[in-house]
Amino acid sequence: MRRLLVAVAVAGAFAAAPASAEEVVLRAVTAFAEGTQFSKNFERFIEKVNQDGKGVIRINYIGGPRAMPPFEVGNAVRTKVIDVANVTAAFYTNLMPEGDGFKLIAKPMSEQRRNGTWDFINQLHNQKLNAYYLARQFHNVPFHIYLNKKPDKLDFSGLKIRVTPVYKDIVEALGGTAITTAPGEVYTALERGVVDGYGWPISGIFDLGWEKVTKYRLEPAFYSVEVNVLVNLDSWKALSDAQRKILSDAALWLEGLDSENVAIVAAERERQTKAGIQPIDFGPEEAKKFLEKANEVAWQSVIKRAPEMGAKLRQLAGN
Ligand code: 173
Repeated sequence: MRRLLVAVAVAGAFAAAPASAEEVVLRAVTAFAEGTQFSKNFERFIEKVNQDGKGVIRINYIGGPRAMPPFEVGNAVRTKVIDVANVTAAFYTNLMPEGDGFKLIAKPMSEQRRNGTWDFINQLHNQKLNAYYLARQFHNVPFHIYLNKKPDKLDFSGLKIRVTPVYKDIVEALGGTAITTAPGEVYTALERGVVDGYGWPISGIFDLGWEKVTKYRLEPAFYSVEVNVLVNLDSWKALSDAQRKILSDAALWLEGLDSENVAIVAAERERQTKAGIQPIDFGPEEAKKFLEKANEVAWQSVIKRAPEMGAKLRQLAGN
């Protein structure tokens, strides 16, 4: 009798634990250097998932550009070489030209999730990247152009400026020569004078020591940083509801961390000033013209490459 009870208890335990309750392990890569500004919150997200998901889901953090070139991360999540990626759409516009438009959407993610923007961008990722658009970070962090030569007006003629797709159109529209490099090559390019400046967000230049090779920051700030957490769509579909919930809850938590950026942005501006980086400011009229031009050339570029989706995206962005 006693033996039978034990047998039933054991069978019951197995019945209550379906196969999908086995811990799943996802492999993750970030397109930015480990421990730096645009990887940090992703690393906190991984810690949270591993804490909340004990025995259910775990993320194995492979690392950053030392493990995989940044411009290959989007394709790696598409082909399931990795399951999870922390990457900006600027690094996978070859696969999704519409991605270049995400920098033009600066609404908080809570709003984007309510008004259909998240849904639309998720569908784009499903179709073009075989990925689920789990989270977007840094909507409230803008970009700048940093320079080592001081132009006397808002004109980049004769200047070579390091870009990604984020800045390429505006740099060229102002007469500059755009040179595309991964972030890891910026320091050397500046040091050797291969470029006279570079595009980068307001935050993060100290992470890689760029303040040592940067003289000026051009005003105004423009666009909106977007760094996305993507999950390979097959990996996503293979998860149980409980596993997906842990990722989705952690994603909302991660998007909530954007509230910290207000203080971070203010502190970074101050730190740049202390490091001797001088603002170049041609006044409010020129700033307004610059912003209008930056907005317009970027949308035109997206709409030229992706007419239908680009137009829809612009409508959702409302600018
Ligand atoms: O400059 C870049 O490498 C770039 O495009 C980017 C995008 C998002 C965050 C940081 C940098």
